[in-house]
Amino acid sequence: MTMKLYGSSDSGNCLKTKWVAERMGAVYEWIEISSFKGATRTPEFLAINPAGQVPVAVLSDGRVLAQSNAIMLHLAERSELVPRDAYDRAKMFEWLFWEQYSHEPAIAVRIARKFFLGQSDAELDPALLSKGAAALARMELQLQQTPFLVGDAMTLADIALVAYTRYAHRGGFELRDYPAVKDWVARLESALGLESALPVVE
Ligand SMILES: N[C@@H](CCC(=O)N[C@@H](CS)C(=O)NCC(=O)O)C(=O)O
Repeated sequence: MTMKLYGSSDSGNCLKTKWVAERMGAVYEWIEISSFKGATRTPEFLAINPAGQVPVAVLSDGRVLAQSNAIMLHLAERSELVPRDAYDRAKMFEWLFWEQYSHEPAIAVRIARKFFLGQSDAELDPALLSKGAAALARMELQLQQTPFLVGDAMTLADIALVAYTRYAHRGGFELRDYPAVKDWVARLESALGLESALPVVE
């Protein structure tokens, strides 16, 4: 059976699993599931992922795996995207856990509310803006020192974090305030073969 990746093409959490599958040369079928229209809450979908979220992978032997970072790790096991050195590998995990707790809940949520749901700034929790800005500042600090989040080579940490960072402007964040992050986004987009998502500055 071919591996199936259920995901929404407008979700960074989903796209990062797709990029890793592509890079690993995995054979897979992409099944588009909108995360905005209730499709993740149908009885059929809940039978696959009781958490009611995309992405979710159904592996070629039928086993199921949810959580974007877990799916990426499974796909990239023993590849160059996962450092062999124990400290570097743990640093990669540090960034992956941080992404889910301190970056995605502010930046992805602001993108979803502003860009996809059309909410005004007045309708949004102001803490989202300060939390997102603090996350970008944390990345800027690291990327002024190293070209990738963990040293000199791209790891899953970069792939996880670029997914929403490249669209941060849709959430009302200005990447020009974080020049090292902006350059890193361009580096990652080139490495992953993606068109630039950054706004064109006249
Ligand atoms: N921590 C999860 C987050 C997944 C998530 O938030 N998925 C959203 C789309 S980005 C979703 O499926 N939302 C629909 C819903 O909750 O019903 C991951 O990294 O996979």
